[in-house]
Amino acid sequence: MALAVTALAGPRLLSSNDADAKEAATHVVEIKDFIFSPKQLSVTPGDRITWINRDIVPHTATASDKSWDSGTLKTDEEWQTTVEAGMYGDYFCRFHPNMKAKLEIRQT
Ligand SMILES: [Cu+2]
Repeated sequence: MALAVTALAGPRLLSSNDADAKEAATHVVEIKDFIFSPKQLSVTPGDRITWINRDIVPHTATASDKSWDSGTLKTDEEWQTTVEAGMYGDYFCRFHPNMKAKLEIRQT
């Protein structure tokens, strides 16, 4: 029986990404001078992302399709969410629609 289970586990397909796949990472996106930084962020489902507003005006991090939304973040406020497979990656600030950024979600 043990052999059968081992066979089912099969070859490892994600050798270079094994560490990422096993351990969730935490990412921080700083909002400063009306810019999300980093503007493009590669994440894996299960990772956590924290947005922190370092400006004196409020901002949001809002999915372009509105499927997720930080709500209003005042100065030094932060919001954290967990990346889900199929999560919408493009986002912007509701108060300043020119502020755009992107999560590049690796599918596992
Ligand atoms: Cu803003």
